[in-house]
Amino acid sequence: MSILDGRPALKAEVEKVAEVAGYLWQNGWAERNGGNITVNVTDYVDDAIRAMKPISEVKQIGKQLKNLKGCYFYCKGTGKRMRDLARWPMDNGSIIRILDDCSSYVIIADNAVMPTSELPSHLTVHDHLIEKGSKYRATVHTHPIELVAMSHNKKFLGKDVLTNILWSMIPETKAFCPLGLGIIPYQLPGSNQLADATLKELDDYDVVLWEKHGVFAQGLDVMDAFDQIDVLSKSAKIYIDSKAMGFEPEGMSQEQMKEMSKAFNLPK
Ligand code: 2HA
Ligand code: ZN
Repeated sequence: MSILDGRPALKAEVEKVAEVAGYLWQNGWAERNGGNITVNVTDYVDDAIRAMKPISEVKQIGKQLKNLKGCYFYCKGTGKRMRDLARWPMDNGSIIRILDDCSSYVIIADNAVMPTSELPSHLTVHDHLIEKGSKYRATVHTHPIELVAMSHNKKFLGKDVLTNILWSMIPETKAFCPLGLGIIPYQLPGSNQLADATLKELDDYDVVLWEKHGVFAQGLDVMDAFDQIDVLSKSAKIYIDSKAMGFEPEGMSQEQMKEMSKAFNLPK
């Protein structure tokens, strides 16, 4: 028995996570247990789920997140591999319930798979999204090769420098990642500093680049968050391929990019 049985909407959300986990692995962005996915699935929860008994002890989040009272999340399990999650999402992740104190949670299904060690930072983002009235329900952290490679050169790390280069490589990137790419200077993985800087930057961008580490994206669902990383990564590949052929890519002109913004009614 799985919590997904007889619940097609919830099942579809978890299947999307599995599909994206497969893409992350196939792209070479998810070595070993690299990366994390959390999805707020509260919209798909019914009374029977609300009545389900916990299958773990009460676990502390380490902070109080007032907007998450009674929320439910699908979370990748700590130490689990994306390539395994792609095939067996409920063996490599679990569904948790945030308790009424807003600072602790229990696992409710299917197995007692402990959530990612990055849970507090992911939940902090979800808490902030709810507070803002955002429709975003998913967060994805992964290690896209080309974007991480570009983050090793300080010349790309000024505000919106990389955004403009990536937008100018192919029109779709501006259309489908219209806020661009935020930049977070190197911080220790899992640290509060990294979590705080990410939270702040996600007010202005849907995808942020962690210098010499990876990206963190938010989206309507896991597919939407993945798509934004994917279009940015495509642009980074075109840039790098041009350089590998021995020339600096010309890029679309500022006029051509302005024309795009007008035609597609883009915010920037
Ligand atoms: O959870 O990628 O940076 C694995 C990670 C953390
Ligand atoms: Zn990482």
